[in-house]
Parts: sequence; structure tokens; C-alpha cells
Amino acid sequence: NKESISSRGALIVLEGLDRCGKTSQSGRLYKYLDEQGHSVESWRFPDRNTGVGQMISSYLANKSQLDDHAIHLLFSANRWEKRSLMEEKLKSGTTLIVDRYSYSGVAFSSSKGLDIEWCKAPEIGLLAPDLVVYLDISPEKAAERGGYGDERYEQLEFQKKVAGSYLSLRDSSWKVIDATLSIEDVEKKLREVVLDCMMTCHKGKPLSQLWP
Ligand code: Z5A
Repeated sequence: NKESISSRGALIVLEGLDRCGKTSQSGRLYKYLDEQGHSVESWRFPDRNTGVGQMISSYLANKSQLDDHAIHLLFSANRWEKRSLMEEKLKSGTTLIVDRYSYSGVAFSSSKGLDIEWCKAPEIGLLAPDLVVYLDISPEKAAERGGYGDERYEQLEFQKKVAGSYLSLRDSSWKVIDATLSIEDVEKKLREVVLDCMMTCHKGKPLSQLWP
């Protein structure tokens, strides 16, 4: 009904290269919105707490090997297993701040050479974000931040390919924020675009599905 549509939460997705600052900014945004009295939750993908998430975690830590297509489908399945809960939360008025989503899935797998349309296919029907914020940093600058860990993908050459894939996925609806600004300045810019998007959702923007 009209009332439940007009009071729904917003699906906010943060994307970007490894170490662009998504985790830091998700935490700050969550704290701010929560203190302002909004119903809000902070989510991340991969969600390593589920059975599928544990398989992904083991793969990322180089403790298991999987075919590139198989791991792609596991990342997607990890979003599908949270889809109904996601819809429930949004419809009940909770805004979700999500650290990585389908765009990471497509950007990382297509950087390994998988066909981009094949990569997008299993994401069809997941909820489309109301806002995608891309925290923009060059792979070289990102690598300077505290160094990479031991996880798969945390290598400069691969991150350069991922940056190129993200560029081909971006559309005009994405908000791009310069992630090399101070943490406080990024936070300020992020708040502005998020509050604006939340207002649009409160006013009755319907939920939609990937890929629009
Ligand atoms: N992956 C995939 O292949 N397919 C999929 O479908 C999905 C993911 C969903 C695990 O992700 C890997 O899974 C990831 C993509 C792939 N691989 N890579 N690369 P993850 O989410 O677990 O890991 P991550 O995204 O790489 O997160 P991260 O290392 O935690 O980075 P971050 O969250 O973007 O950054 P951060 O932790 O907030 O900040 C990094 C450091 O920079 C830290 O020391 C901060 O204090 C510092 N920082 C942050 N902001 C600033 C500013 N503005 N100035 C200076 N310093 C800053």
C-alpha cells in the first residue's frame, strides 16, 4: 500500500577498489544515521557468516581452489541468500548501507577474463540499489594505504584491471566521490548524497531489480 511504499528504507551500495575506504565510510555513515534516529543497518558482501560465505572466505584466503565461474556463482548465491531479508528490511523502513554488491561481482570476475554479460546474468532479479557510490582512488594510491594483505586479488596488477572493469560498469546514476580526500571530507560528501537518496525513497520511489 501507499503508506508502506512511502516509508521504505533506501538501498545504498558502496563500491570501489580494495582499500578505497568503504569499510571506514560504512561505519561512519551508519553511526551518523543511527544517531539521527534513522532505522539503519550496515551490511557487507561477501557475507562470510553463511555456509556459502565460508566457502568464499576460504577461497579468498587461498585455502581452497575453485573454477572462476564457480566462485562467481558463489558470490552471487551469497547475495541471493540475503535477498528476501533485504527486501523485508527495506519495506519495513530500514535503510541498508551495503559494502560491495553485484558490481564487485561483475568487476572482479570480468577482470579475470569472464564474459561480462555472463557475469551479470546471475545477478538479474536481485534488488537494484537506490544509490551506488563509487569511492574513487587509483590502484597505486590504494596500494600505498597500509599495504595489501595476503588475500587473493590484493595485487596491484589485478586491481588495475578491476579499476578498468568498474569504469565500464559505471553509469550516470552513480555518485563518484574522490576517495583520496580526508576521511572527514569523504564522509561529508557521502552524507549529502545519501540523505538526498533517502528523501527520494521516503517520497515513494518504488523498489526495482537488477539490471535496470
Ligand atoms: N569480491 C568479488 O570478487 N566478488 C563479489 O561479488 C564481491 C567481492 C562482493 C573481499 O572483499 C574480496 O571479494 C574483494 C572483492 C571480492 N577483493 N579485493 N580486493 P572485502 O570487502 O572483504 O575486502 P575489501 O573490500 O578489499 O575491503 P578492505 O580491504 O577492508 O578495504 P576498504 O573497506 O575499502 O577500506 P578501509 O578498510 O576502510 O580502509 C583501508 C585503509 O585506508 C585503512 O587503513 C583506513 O584507515 C585507510 N583510509 C580509509 N579512508 C582513507 C582516507 N580518506 N584517507 C586516508 N586513509 C584512508
